[in-house]
Amino acid sequence: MANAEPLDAVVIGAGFAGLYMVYRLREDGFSVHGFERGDGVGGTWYWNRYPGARCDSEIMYYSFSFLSELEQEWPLTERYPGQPDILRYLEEVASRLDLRKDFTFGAEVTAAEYDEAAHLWTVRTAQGHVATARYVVTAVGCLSAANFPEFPGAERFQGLSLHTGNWPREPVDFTGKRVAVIGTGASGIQAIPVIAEQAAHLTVFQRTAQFTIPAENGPLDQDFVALWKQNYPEWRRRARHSLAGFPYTASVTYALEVSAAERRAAFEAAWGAGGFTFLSGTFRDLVMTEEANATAADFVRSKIDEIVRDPAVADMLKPRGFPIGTKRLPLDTNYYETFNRPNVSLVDLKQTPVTGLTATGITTSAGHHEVDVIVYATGFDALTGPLEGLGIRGRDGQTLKDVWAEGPRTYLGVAVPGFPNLFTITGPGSPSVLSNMPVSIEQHVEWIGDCLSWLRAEGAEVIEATEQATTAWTAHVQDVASHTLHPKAATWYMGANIPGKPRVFLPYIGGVGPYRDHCAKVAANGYEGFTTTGDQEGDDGARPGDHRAA
Ligand code: NA7
Repeated sequence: MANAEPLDAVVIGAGFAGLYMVYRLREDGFSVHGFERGDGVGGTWYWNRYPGARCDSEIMYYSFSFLSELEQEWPLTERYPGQPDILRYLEEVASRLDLRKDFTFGAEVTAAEYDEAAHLWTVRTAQGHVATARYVVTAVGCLSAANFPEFPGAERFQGLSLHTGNWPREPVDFTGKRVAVIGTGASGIQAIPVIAEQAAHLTVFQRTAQFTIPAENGPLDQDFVALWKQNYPEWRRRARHSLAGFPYTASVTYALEVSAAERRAAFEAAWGAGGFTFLSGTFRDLVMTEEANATAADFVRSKIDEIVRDPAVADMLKPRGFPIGTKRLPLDTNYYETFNRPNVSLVDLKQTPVTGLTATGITTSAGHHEVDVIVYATGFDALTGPLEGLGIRGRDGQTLKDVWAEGPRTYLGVAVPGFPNLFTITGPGSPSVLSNMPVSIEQHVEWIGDCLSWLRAEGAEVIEATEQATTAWTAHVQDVASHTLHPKAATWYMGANIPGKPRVFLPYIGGVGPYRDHCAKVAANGYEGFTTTGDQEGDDGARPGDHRAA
């Protein structure tokens, strides 16, 4: 498409965020169009089709809260929704809201440039689409720029190379194949047990042993589901005002104020129940102090000893050197158990690093592994990667990538000074990946929708975060993180998984509820921390929302 009249808004992405944003703006009477690089809706759930791909949020609250009919009708069958279920859900949303007509699919945005004189953005795609719009809203997800490590000789490998975050649409058959999985984060930990059941042999290349907790996935009791559906508004309310977007109450007990036996019993109960309550539902301070953290870490290491039969393999699988919970805690189904299978072997890359790839496999300092397929479960350039990849240029032609060279600076994770009328859904500096994503996505979409309606009512057409508010918010994001154990670990939350990426804590750990209240206050105060200007030619005058001097 190439629009003659500028649109009100272009939205980039058709996952949870993009679908809701387009719907919301369309319903509010804005002209809006979406671009999506995939050939269909789904975002993260369009690309992550690897075996075992599943959401670690329970299905009851991994959904939109604004679709009350669908909420009642959608079947809740399994505790954690698998990738095909979530994709079907988003396809149903797109159909019910008639959203596909407002998107161009197979359209990868490669440039978004701001024209200061016209106050307009021009958005271009690799496929040749051009659109001009007053506002640009990015809905590109936090984990959508795949990280492909550069192993020497990678191009020589003649077998199949796959990345979990960019999986083919057709299922891959591993029957009779020798498979390598590189990476043991949440994706690898989900994929490894499933691939092991099919492959002739699976070799897992582990750089850092991970803590993982049983998901305890399974069919949901339908009486429980009926009760949940009766009380949906209350569950949604609790999720919105919680710390991480989950509708459960966090523990108020400190780990060291109970006896060792009571602690063990609490961890056992949480381990048996499965899910993230292992961290948040047992003790309040597990990610706050090293002493409390060590009790949980020791418990998981003891479980590895119980489960894994070969003591040498168990030892390799034991995470050490970083606090549990500072790397995103994966949930698994039979992960540690998989290493008891005769067709699975484990390579510790810390002891024997990869030296290169050959036509037939992977060479480490200890020898060569012949494989037919290499699965890269090597993660993403998280949060900043997807945004920096859009080719965004703001005032004076400055690129977002350059402006963020020392780390992302945002106001509320949703706006960046120098980039007027650009909004970043679940951007760095917002709770995003530390939360149940649909909750954070809805909050941002609604906040941005309200902001655009307010600008229209005010007769203002340009809004921009101030330097002062951005500096204060960015410092606050780091300050809150500094009171946790997170800065002590080399994680993708800290940018540590990408060579050369600045080490700053990327998401906001102050909590979903407090963050929501803060954003609401900013709006109620006339978008405090933003400047706005009017739509008359030459009008650079400040509007009520101008807090430049505040
Ligand atoms: P993660 O959590 O970033 O995991 C990536 C894994 O790949 C991790 O074990 C890395 O080891 C490993 N990795 C990365 N680069 C290399 C190289 N060069 N060599 C060997 N191993 C490497 O990504 P996931 O896709 O599993 O999960 C991302 C999020 O998606 C997850 O947290 C959920 O929120 C959903 P490392 O630990 O860096 O030593």
